[in-house]
Formats: sequence, structure tokens, C-alpha cells
Amino acid sequence: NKHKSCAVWFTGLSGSGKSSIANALSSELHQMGVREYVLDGDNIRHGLNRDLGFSNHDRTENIRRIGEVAKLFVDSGAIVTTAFISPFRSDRNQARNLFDEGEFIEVFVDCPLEECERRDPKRLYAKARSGEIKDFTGIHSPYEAPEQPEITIHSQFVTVNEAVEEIVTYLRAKDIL
Ligand code: GGZ
Repeated sequence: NKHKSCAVWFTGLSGSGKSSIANALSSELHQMGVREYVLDGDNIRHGLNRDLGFSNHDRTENIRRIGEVAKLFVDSGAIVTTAFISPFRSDRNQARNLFDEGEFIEVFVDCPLEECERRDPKRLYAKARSGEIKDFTGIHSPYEAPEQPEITIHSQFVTVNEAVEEIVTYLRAKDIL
């Protein structure tokens, strides 16, 4: 269990599967004896970033702070996983620029809007369509897909475990694990 540190940065629509894959990756890494931590809405948007909403400006600030926190975890020697929509390419690239070469692994959880909307586990898309939630990503707020992600997961077509294996294989190939 001697490993390098890095940020595994998930990006994708609400309902694409980011959190499920991030949490499964977390327990897999933990079992391997890796020092790891997951940043997600539960521990960031309810705490450090509780002053932020979903305007473009607030999302940019959300991602900026998450990038800085992720950097602290990497400095501490951990593998940190982040699970946020992070819809703007420029914000993700700003986060990437905080890290050394090879330390920032962008994982695009690629799932068509129609499929996310069909799943709608929290009924948020329904609320966005009815106008109950405004500025919802994919409905009235943009999602800019990554152009050169290190890893792309087509979450419609692979299981959570297969997605985790793909990421672990990548981390081994790069001598992080
Ligand atoms: C997008 C929203 C919104 C709006 C509340 N747009 O599926 P979820 O519930 O659990 O994940 C979504 C989460 C998105 O927060 P992030 O911090 O990941 O977004 S960003 O990276 O863009 O800052 C969703 C819920 O918050 N949610 N309102 N308007 N998602």
C-alpha cells in the first residue's frame, strides 16, 4: 500500500452516476490500504460552501474552493476523489492547473441527458421542468463536456464495479497504485 497521491476529478450531469462510482472507488481504494477521501455535496456544499447556490458565479466559486481543498489533500499524500457536476470547462481547467502533471485525473461520467432525466432518482429533473427548480444543469444551465478527459465512463453501458475497475487499472498503469 505505497501509493502516489492524485485527484480523481469526476464530472457529469446530475444523475449520471458520479457519486455511486466515486463511493465505490473510495471503498475499493480503502480496502487496498490507500489513504483516500471523497469530496461531495454532502461534505462540501453543506459545510464550507453553504453560502453558494447554483448561479454560474456560485458554481465557479464552488469548483474553485473544491480545487483548493483537493490540492490540500494531495499535498497530504492522499488520493482525493471529487464528485461534483463541475459544468464549466474553464473551471475544471483552473482546478487542473493547481496540480503537477499527472496528478489530476479527469473522469467524465458520460450519460445522455435523456437517460439522466429518465432515471431522475431525486425527482430534480421533474422539478426543473415544472419550474420549481431554476438554473438546473442540462435544462436551463449549460454542461460543457470535457474535450480530453483522462477517463470516460459510459455509465449507461457499464456497471459501477466495471467503472471502478477501469479507474483502478488506469491508476496502476500510471504507477499511482
Ligand atoms: C444542478 C442541482 C441544482 C441545480 C440542486 N443544478 O443529483 P444531485 O442533486 O445529488 O446533484 C446535484 C447537486 C449539484 O451540485 P454540484 O456542487 O455538483 O454542482 S456544481 O458543480 O455545478 O456546482 C443536484 C443538486 O446539487 N442541485 N440544484 N440548479 N444541480
